[in-house]
This record gives sequence, structure tokens and C-alpha cells, in this order.
Amino acid sequence: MEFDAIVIGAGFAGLYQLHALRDRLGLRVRVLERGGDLGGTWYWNRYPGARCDSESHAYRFMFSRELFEEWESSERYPAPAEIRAYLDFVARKFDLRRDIQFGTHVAAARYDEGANRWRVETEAGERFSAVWLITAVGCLSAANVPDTPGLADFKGRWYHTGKWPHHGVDFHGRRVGQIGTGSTGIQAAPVIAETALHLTVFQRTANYSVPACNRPLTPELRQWVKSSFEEIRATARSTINGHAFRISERNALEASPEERQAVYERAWAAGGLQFRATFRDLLTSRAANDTAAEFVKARIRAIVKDPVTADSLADIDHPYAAKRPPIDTNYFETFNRPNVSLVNLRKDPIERITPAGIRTQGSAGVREHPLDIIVFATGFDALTGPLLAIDILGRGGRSLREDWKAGPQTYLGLQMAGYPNLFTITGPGSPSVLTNMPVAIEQHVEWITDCIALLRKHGVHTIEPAEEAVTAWGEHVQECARATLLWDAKHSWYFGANVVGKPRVFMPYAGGLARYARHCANIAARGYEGFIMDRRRAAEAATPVAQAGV
Ligand code: NA7
Repeated sequence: MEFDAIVIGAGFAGLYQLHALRDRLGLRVRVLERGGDLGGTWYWNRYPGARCDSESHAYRFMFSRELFEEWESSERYPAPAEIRAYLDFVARKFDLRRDIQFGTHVAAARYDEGANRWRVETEAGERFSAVWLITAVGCLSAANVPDTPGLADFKGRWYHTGKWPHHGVDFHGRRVGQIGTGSTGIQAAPVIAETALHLTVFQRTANYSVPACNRPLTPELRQWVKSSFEEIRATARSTINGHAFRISERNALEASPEERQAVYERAWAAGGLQFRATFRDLLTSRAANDTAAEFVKARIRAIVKDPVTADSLADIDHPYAAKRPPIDTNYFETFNRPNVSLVNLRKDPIERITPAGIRTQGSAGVREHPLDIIVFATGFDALTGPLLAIDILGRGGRSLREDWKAGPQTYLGLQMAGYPNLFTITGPGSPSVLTNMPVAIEQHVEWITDCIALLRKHGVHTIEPAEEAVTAWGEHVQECARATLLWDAKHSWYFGANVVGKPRVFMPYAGGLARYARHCANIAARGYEGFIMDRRRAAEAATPVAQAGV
């Protein structure tokens, strides 16, 4: 089947890209989606306690005032079912479903140079082709199940949080082991503990967390959201991370210890990712960061009654927010329940999974943890995983899997050299996971759509970045990360450290979303600087593309 554009994925990115290309540019578009329905990450992540960490008034599209004002969220942080309902509302409003094919797993995409078309093949053997190929595959969609010896022999059931069964899992009367204490594990543990007979949390790296303070939205707050479109959008588009709250202008060490304590206490009581915004230098000054880190560690010690458990939970080895900072509902309190225990894997690593549970061996000797269910809250092969899951072949048959062996190489996280007309929404090298995703997605979709519109207008055949532009951007991405404390948490998934054998390269762009968006806009305004456009057809066009970036 032939189209102008193929979009892979039907989450936020795929839906908006379809709408933009089809309804603004008039292209024939097909969206191919692996899941059985809309939602992307929210189609798959249905684990207990799952909830978005972005606030509901900002975790939505802002490209249409009408759309923004028509939707009402029920809580401060939306749960997956509400996000799926929202995306369904968007799809109905713009009549998007008719161009989406669900249950369609893209296996391969090959650039056919002679025809200047991308040839896409699904696992079921269906074939499609299009001039433009846009990946909207998400950053956190390739589940990472660690290769733990013995898993195949486990007699109980096991689940990864990112592939949770739609019918749910009944924990009543079950002994549950949860591996992983990232944002997901921190959300899941309190809810699993409510019904499990016993929950054992296996912690490799202790983590900071701040209360989410989720609550239903009052009628007044809903009204405020409806009437604050301009303000919310302007804030989200002008901040470092795309959230609709401002980051303090003040440095932490400019405040007295008492003032700082008061600031942190207020932020703790208010809850949410705003804790990271209490002082402007928390991610650039270790001394500033230490003040926030110590505050959270003191809170953990104050909440958790058992001193050994408290020590393990507060023994955090990285700066606050240098790994993605979770927010929680009663996470640390959960360890005061009689049916919850913590295993510190730094002291007692997993030796193997046995038919009856998990065996650790370390400071406590050999210990068997009998389990009926194992929950892997072990995260994702982030950013590159979903792209490399597709066998992508570019110009001359070059393979993305080969090209990225030493880490992802992109220009702006939007395109790769040698892969003409392929765009990667929130790809590695863009702010992506360091932001409130819908805001980053909108910026990419609009940039890609404007680019395609311009190329079509001028009859330009192909666009792809120059190798030098890719190299320079890659260096810039590393430099931006080096300027922050994110660089100090070498074991974070931002570096790919959670997946065995993955190259250790800092993947997202840490220079801030607003700055990045300006940079992308300037590049386009300067005639797509750094990109190579095939002028064969441009030369014939009445108005050639000005200074087409070569
Ligand atoms: P994360 O943040 O990658 O967390 C995964 C957790 O699983 C983390 O605590 C890991 O420890 C742990 N983990 C991973 N592999 C293992 C093995 N082999 N043994 C023990 N423990 C392991 O994923 P999440 O799903 O929580 O969150 C992902 C993002 O989703 C989040 O940042 C938000 O953006 C939304 P580690 O820290 O690597 O030592």
C-alpha cells in the first residue's frame, strides 16, 4: 500500500503527527501501531499505581485552544485510563482512527533510493511504502527484563510493569517480589502491598522520592485550567523541562539554612516534580544539590521506622534528580507495613531465580525469598531501544543497528545521516525524557510538518543531515550533559547503563527544551542549516529553497 507518509506509533506523537500531516498538509498518511488501541506508553503501562508524573493540566496537547478547553481532567496527575480516554477524545475530535492500523508491528523499514520511498514491512508480512517515514515509537516502550539466571524455571508468574496484563493481576494471598525502585517501582509498591500477603522489594539503587500529593481537581481548579490556556502554554513552552511551573531564579546557597529548610518543607508539602524547581542551581551545583539531597534523606529516615531499612533506603549514591526523580504516594510509609520488607541488593545481590522464588547471596549469607509472583519494575531500553527494535536500513543498505553500535548519532534528535526523509519524534539527542513529553512532542511534530510542507512546496526530493552536523550535535549533547549533575549519575538509564551491553552515551539533550526549540527554529529559518537537501527537483522549482543548508 502506498502513502505519502507512514507514522509508526499511535501515542501522543503519532496522533498529532497524523493530524498535522493529513489535515494541514493534505497528505495520505497511515499510522501503524503495535498495540490494540491508542495510547502508546499508556496502552502498555497498566501496572498497579501507574500514574503520570506530569500534572494533568500540562500533560495534554496545547496546539488547539478549543481542544485544550474541551477536556476536563479529574485528578492532579492523570492515571493511564484517563490518558487513554483523553487520547480517544482527541482521535474522535479529529477523526483520526480511520487512518490508524492497530495490532501492526513494524519489523523493518528500508530506504529504496531509486524510488525515493521508504519500504516498511510488518511482522505479519504486510508491506507499505511512503516518501516520509516518521517514528513516533516513544522513548520508554521497549521493556527491559534483566537476563536473570533461573527465570525460565520459576514456577510462579512474572510480569514486567511495562507490559502489564489488561485484566490486571490479583495479589491477594500472594507473596510478591518486586525488582526495581525507579519511578515505576515507587508507584507500584504501595498499591501491591495493600493486597499482597507479603511484598519483598529488591532494591539495587536507593532512590529519592517526593510526595506526589495527588488529589481530585476541585471545580475551582478545573475552571482555572479552562481559563488559563495562554498562561499554561506560555509557561510550558518557555521552561527548561516543558512543565507548567517556573523554576526559581534563586541559588540554593544564597538562602540561609533556615530559609532553605522552609522552602524544601513547603515544596515537600505541596508535592510533585516542582521540588526540583525550588532553586535554580540544584542540577548544576553539587553543594546546592547536597542541601536538597540531605533534606530528602532526612525525610526518609523520619518516615521509615526500622533503622536498617531506613539506612538502605536513604543510602543514595547520586545527586538529587541526577536520575529521573520519582514522586510517590506513601512509598516510604509502605516499609512500615508488617507485610513489606526490603532487600538491599548492593549488600545481598540476586544469585539466581529458583523455581520457588529469588535467592540472594551476600552479607546475610544465602537467603531464599519464596515468591508466588515476581514483578519486574526494571525499566526500559530507553530512547534507542524502540528504534533499534525495527531493522532500519538507509541509503546504500546502511543499517541503523550498525551505525549506532557505539551509541545514537542524530542531528537534533530529529534525523540521521544516510536515512533521508526519516524523522524521529523525540529521538535521542533531543530533550525528550527530560521534559513533559507532550510539549516536546508538539515542538517536534510542528517542526517536522513545517519542514515537509516547505520541501513539498519547493519540490525538494530528500532531506537528511550532513555527517559533520551529526558529529557536532553529538558533541554538543554530551557537553550540555557535562554542564549538569546528570553527568555524575553514570549508572542512569540516560546513559543506557541499565541495559547490559548498551553503549554508555548520554542520550537526551540536557540544554533545556525552550533553548532547544529556539535552536531548531533558527536552523529552519536559516534554510535548514546542517541538512542536505537534494536539489535535483529544487533546481527545477520556481522558487529554490533558500540556502538549503549545504
Ligand atoms: P527505571 O527508572 O529504569 O527503574 C528501573 C529500576 O529497576 C531501577 O531501580 C533499577 O536499578 C532496577 N533494575 C534494573 N535492572 C535491574 C536488575 N538487573 N537487578 C535489580 N534491579 C534492577 O524504570 P522505571 O520504569 O521505574 O521508570 C522509567 C521512566 O518511566 C521514568 O523515569 C519516568 O520517566 C517514567 P538501578 O537504578 O539501575 O540500579
